[in-house]
Amino acid sequence: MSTDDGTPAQRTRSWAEPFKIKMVEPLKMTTRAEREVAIREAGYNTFLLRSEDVYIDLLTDSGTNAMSDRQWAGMMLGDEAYAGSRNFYHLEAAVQELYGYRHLVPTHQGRGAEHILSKIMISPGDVVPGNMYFTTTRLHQELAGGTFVDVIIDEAHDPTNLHPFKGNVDLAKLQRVIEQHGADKIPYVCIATAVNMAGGQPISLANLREVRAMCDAHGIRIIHDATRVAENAFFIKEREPGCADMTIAEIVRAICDLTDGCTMSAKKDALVNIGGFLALNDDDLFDAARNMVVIYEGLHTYGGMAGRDMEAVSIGLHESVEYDHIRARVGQVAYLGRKLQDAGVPIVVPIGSHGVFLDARAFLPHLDQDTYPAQALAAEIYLDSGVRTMERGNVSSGRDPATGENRHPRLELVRITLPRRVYTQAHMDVTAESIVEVY
Ligand code: P70
Repeated sequence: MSTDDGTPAQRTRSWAEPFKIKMVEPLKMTTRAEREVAIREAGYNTFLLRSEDVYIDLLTDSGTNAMSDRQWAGMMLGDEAYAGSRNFYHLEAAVQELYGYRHLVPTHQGRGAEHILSKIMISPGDVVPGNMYFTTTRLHQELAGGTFVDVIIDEAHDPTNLHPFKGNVDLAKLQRVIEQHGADKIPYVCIATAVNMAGGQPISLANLREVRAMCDAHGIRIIHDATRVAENAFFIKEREPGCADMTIAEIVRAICDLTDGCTMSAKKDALVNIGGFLALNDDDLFDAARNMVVIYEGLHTYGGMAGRDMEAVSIGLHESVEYDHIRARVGQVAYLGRKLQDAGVPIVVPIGSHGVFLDARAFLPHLDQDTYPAQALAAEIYLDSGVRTMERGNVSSGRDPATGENRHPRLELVRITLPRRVYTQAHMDVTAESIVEVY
């Protein structure tokens, strides 16, 4: 039951996490001398650190969530049948009820769904427009012979621009891609919610409606990366005119209803440690996906997930749209972000949904992008306090497959990502103090 109705007057009051802690996992504290050895052995790459050597782990919000007692109880109800597991039907019902898509294909995680989708929908020479790339999504599109084209609004590439919906599609850019390549070369438009590489920035319902209208006019499908759709829905409720009285569940459903299917990494919004799925409305595409998943993931009623994991996902999906949960989740990110802002640390604004993103160019203006400023900054923060963060810049962006040159993305960021329901505000205080110290 919500303790407040989300009205502006209520929002000025303090709030706390809508849960209490039932089990704890001790953390190891390290000395600076120990961290110097650990980061050197990791080649100054925070991905290669051992988790044992990390104090507060803010590398990612992916699969790092704490499950609820209801989810753990669900784990005990796993039906580990090879075919037709009861938990598959629970998950199918949750996806149909909350997202509204008709068909479900479970996969081991999000990229498994991207792989299947890219294989069944993309032909060599195709073009896939999207609101900014995501690493695994674009790679699967390329492996299937497609080319990703970025159609996000320009504001998304500017860390200081305060646009409330930096995940929006630039309709003129999309129109140009359609005119240039022709609708028959565009198998679908890929729409992410809470755009990860832009800093966890939302797309508005109004913009998505316009994208839908343009795609309908050309007979193009829209596939939604729903990985953080509930977080996007929270921003719509807060910021989009006419949406303040909608529930998170209603907004999530409205987003999904404007799209033809989704890929999902359940390791984020759905509050589990592993899992994902592909959901589709079209019968023929579903058939193709079901045949393909058997080759790469597992039979179509488990797709690489244990029955118990499917149960945890279906419960987590319901929890993800609870208002108190999502407000505390996004609110904790905002708490950390505001602390950094107050100290003058350059971060991407508006503060995103799943993490605070440091602007490494502004943080370390003396470093050339080919000396990897974001990578250096992540290493330095680890050295200072044992807090692990993630490079999201020239290293993550990779090299152009044709030229072999660094891609030099405009955003050179360090992501401080918050696992859901794992750390306390005191952990946020320690993290903020460390980053301010490094700054
Ligand atoms: C992260 C993770 C995963 C992800 C995502 C979006 C918007 C799909 C996926 C894939 C993990 C990650 C992946 C590649 C590089 C760095 C980190 N994001 N779409 O930390 O889902 O991981 O389940 O296969 O954010 O942001 P999955």
